[in-house]
Order: sequence, then structure tokens, then C-alpha cells
Amino acid sequence: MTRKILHLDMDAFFASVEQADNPELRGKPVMVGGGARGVVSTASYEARRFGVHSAMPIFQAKKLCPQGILVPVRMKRYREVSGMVMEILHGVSPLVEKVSIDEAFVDITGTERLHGPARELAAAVKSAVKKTTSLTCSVGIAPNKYLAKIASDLKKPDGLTIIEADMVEEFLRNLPVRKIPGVGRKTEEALGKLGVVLASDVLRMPLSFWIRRLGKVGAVLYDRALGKDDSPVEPHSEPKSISAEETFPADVSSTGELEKTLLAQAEEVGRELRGLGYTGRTVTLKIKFSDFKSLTRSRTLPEPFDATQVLFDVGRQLLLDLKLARRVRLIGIGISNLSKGPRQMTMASGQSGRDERLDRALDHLRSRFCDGILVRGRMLEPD
Ligand code: TTP
Ligand code: MG
Repeated sequence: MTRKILHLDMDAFFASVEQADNPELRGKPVMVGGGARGVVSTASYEARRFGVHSAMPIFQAKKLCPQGILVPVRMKRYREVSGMVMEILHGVSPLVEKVSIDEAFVDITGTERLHGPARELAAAVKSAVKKTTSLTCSVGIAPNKYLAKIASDLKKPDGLTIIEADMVEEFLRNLPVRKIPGVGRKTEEALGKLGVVLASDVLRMPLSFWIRRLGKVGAVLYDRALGKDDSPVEPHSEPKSISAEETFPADVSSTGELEKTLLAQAEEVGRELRGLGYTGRTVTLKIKFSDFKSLTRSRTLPEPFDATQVLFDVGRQLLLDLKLARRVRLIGIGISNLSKGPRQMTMASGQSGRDERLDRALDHLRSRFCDGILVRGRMLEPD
């Protein structure tokens, strides 16, 4: 059966959000970026006219576009807007695969009876996005994911492109081979030397030639040139647990050393947990001994929590309860029983307001600087 896949991508996403939230920025060249990396995350279409683009160093962008207005990244806000867009898509079909903050595939095969023809559905999605977020997006619809992604990019911004199954061959005849996802500048160059400029040029050589030449990639390239891509739209599955573990270079017998590792792991797990907006209730400690025998110990708290300190305290208690006599080869900590949404403010988990403020401050600093600079006092203490 012919599938129908929709791909949606927001236009100049971060910059458009800034322009929507601040009328003074509308119609002006806006560059979102800065921070420690000092690069442009994205630029408004007004700024792109000067040659400014994503990943460009700020100083270079300022040279190209001195009147460009630089605004800092507000990730939390973009996530919020992204959530609104994804919610609209989930209203169309349960088969939604979010591929990045501003982009998703939806399998709309067989939704005609419910939502009408594809073009009307796409128009309805675009207008719902506009109404809810004040932003424009570009949509592509095609018989598979790869063609849908190319289609959404064709008429940016505010574009809508539909490639029907019987148009695919014609479409590929004139498609530059570099438009095929996975064909980067280097591959494009190499293909150019073989006289392959358009997707259809790939088909002048047999499949065996491409496999000999490029292996698996060659087989994929050949499929793409035929317009084939069987990959399914894979709805995001929620994580069941978040964990970290480490095998020591040499087996460890010092409890202090084990606790230190455990704290670093609790930091890591806690940060990921909070970053994803989850809380959890069950802490699991995993130990592998020098003789490769392993064990796990878990404890479930009455209330969900997300504080690194609570995670560590429970993990450490589980460790101390073991009264270890053997040397340890691996240690790890994890959290499960996850749920989404705000944590209830009760004391049953032992999570205090102070824990929360500390976590928030550390998460923030870590996202601004690099990992490893900041460690809680305890990790710096001698054994
Ligand atoms: P894109 O969809 O690649 O770009 P865009 O939405 O800004 O513009 P377009 O209209 O061409 O789709 O990326 C989405 C967001 O991801 C973008 O607004 C900012 C962020 N991003 C970065 O932070 N760094 C990058 O290098 C890229 C490419 C994107
Ligand atoms: Mg985009």
C-alpha cells in the first residue's frame, strides 16, 4: 500500500519565536546565539539575506550583518513552543516521530476519511500552528520519510509541497543528488567526479557498482535514487529508566572511592532526569565484583523526586547496607518508576528546597560551561 508521510519543519525556529514574542524584532535581521560556543544558533530570514547562517561564529555574522540584532538562546521557551506544535500533530495521528525541536514526521496514511485530502490536512495543520504559536512552518507530504523531508524544504518559508506517488520519478529526475539526506559535501564531490549530479544519474550504474564502491551506503543511495525508503515513522517511546555506570580501570575496595563515583553518577543521572522533565521513585544500585558476579539493590520512595542529593543519599545507603567485603569492578546507579510533570511539594522524598535550588543552579551553569568544571564539594574532598 502506498504510504503518506507528512514532514513539518518550523521556519527559522528560534529566531521566529523571538520575533513573535518581541514585536520590536519583527521584520528585522535577528541572530539567536552566543553563550560559551559563540556561534549563531539560527538567523531570521532577514539576516540570512546577508549570508548569516546556523553554526557561524558570532564575530563573522556581525561582520556580514552589522545591523543584526543578537538575542540570547531561550531554550526553555523554544521547548514550550515545540510542545504546542507536537500536540497539534498528535491530534492528526498517533504516529508522530519528533526528530528535533522543530521537526517531526507524521504517518497520515489512511487519514483521508477522518481529515480529508492530504492538501487540506496540511493546510489545516499549518493554520493551527499559526493560530497557536503565531509562527509559520513548512510542510512536505510524500510516499516516504526521505521524500517528505526534501519536500518540506522545497518552498521554505511557509511552504507546502506534496509529492504524489506517481510524481516521484519525475521529481527525482531533476533533483540534485546533494538533496538526498546523508549526501554531504564530500560525497557530493566524489559523486560529481563520476558524473553523478542528479539523483537520476545514480541509476545509470547498476546497484552492484554502488555496493562495490560505497558498501551499505551505496545500496541506500541506489534505493533513494529509485525513490525508495521503507523506514517507518517511529513514535517516541518514553524512557523507562535513566542510569549511569562505570567499570573501574582497576578493581576498587575503598568505600570512599565508590561513594565518589556514585555521586558523580547521581549528578549525571539527575541532570538528565531534570532535563527531560521527569521525576522518579525507585533508585537502583548495581555492583559487579572482581569475580564478575553482580547484584542490584533497589529502594522505592513514597514520593517522586528529581534531586541529585536524594538520588545519591538513597544510592549511598544501599551501598553501605551491602557491607562490601569484595573488591568492586563496576558500580552504577539508576532511577526508574518515572513520571512526567511537576513534582509534588511534599517532604516524603526528603527533597528540600535547597536541593532544588542547588540542582537548578548547577544544571544552568553546566549548560553554559562545559561538563566537569563544576563538581559538588564532596567530590573534591580527599578520601
Ligand atoms: P533548523 O530547522 O535546521 O533551522 P531553522 O528552523 O532555524 O530554519 P529553517 O527555516 O531553515 O528550518 O533548526 C531548528 C532550530 O535548531 C534552529 O532554529 C536553531 C537550532 N539549531 C542550532 O541551534 N544550531 C544549528 O546548527 C542548527 C542547524 C539549528
Ligand atoms: Mg526549521
